Amino acid sequence: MKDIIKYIKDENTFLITSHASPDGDNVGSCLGMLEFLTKIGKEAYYVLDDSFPQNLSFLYENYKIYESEEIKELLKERPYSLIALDCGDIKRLKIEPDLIEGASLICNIDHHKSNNNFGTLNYVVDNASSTSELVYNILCAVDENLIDEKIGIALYTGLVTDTGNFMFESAKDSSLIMAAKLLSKGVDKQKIIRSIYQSNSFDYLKLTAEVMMTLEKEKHFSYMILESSMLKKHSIDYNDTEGLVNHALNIDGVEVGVLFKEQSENVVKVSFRSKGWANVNEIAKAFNGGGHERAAGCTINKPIDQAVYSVLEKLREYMKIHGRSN
Ligand SMILES: [Mn+2]
Repeated sequence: MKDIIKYIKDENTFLITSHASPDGDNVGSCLGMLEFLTKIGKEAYYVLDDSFPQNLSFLYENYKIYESEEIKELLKERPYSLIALDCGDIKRLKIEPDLIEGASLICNIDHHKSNNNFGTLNYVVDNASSTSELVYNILCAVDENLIDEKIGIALYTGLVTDTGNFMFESAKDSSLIMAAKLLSKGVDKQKIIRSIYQSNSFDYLKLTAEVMMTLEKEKHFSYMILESSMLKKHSIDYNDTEGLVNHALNIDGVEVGVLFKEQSENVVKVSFRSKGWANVNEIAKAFNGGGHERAAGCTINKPIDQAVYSVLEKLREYMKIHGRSN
């Protein structure tokens, strides 16, 4: 932490980036950091080559989000360092590889259990609620008084989305204390909740209904399938389907909920969630993925039916090993 504070004070030009398929913590931690660095007179840019979820537009609509090409053009040959937020693996950073290689230093701030400390500087706390909470800790260590409403909105959004509105085990006393502090800075929590949880489009709910029709259950786990044709039919962007997996988890007696998302032909993204004892980070790791104990994911390059088959076999085996056979 001390090294990171020194780094922030010493450096002048920062690129801030994160993982593909941006979620609330990705965007919240990046914008919180961006706003803070700008406020203390640094040159900072948020760079991510991806599309952004609609329900976070209230957060990012007033910011310029750069694409790799634009930032190369802008920086030319000037030196910069890279802050990687909320990303467990350097290969998952959604920015062009030469921008990663060209950075004078990489500062890795994250809470994924699967994080392999790929940075020059690493602040990785795998049981933290969110990367936003880690960014909050850093800002407090620099100067808590610098945290204003704008920074607060960004970090509160990351905290709320990564804890399922404080529902998950990862939301601890420190998370609630952080929330209270941010509210005292003027954050309008109802506005954030309305935007994220109470502004679904009609098409999104129709899509949800169709996905839920695929729900299957095998004693301790259940799963659903989202085919790419469903996204097309309801005109929903792939990156707007973040919360769907929870429906598979919120069933009495179910420990693991799984959602198979067909991103394109032969590319299936699998999201895992668990309630209390199953370590889904381990299950995802079996397919070269990772994440947290209660939330993880992986990508399988196979047709969807084959991906489903492989994962179900793995889940049955996992349940058996843990004495919870179906
Ligand atoms: Mn996160």
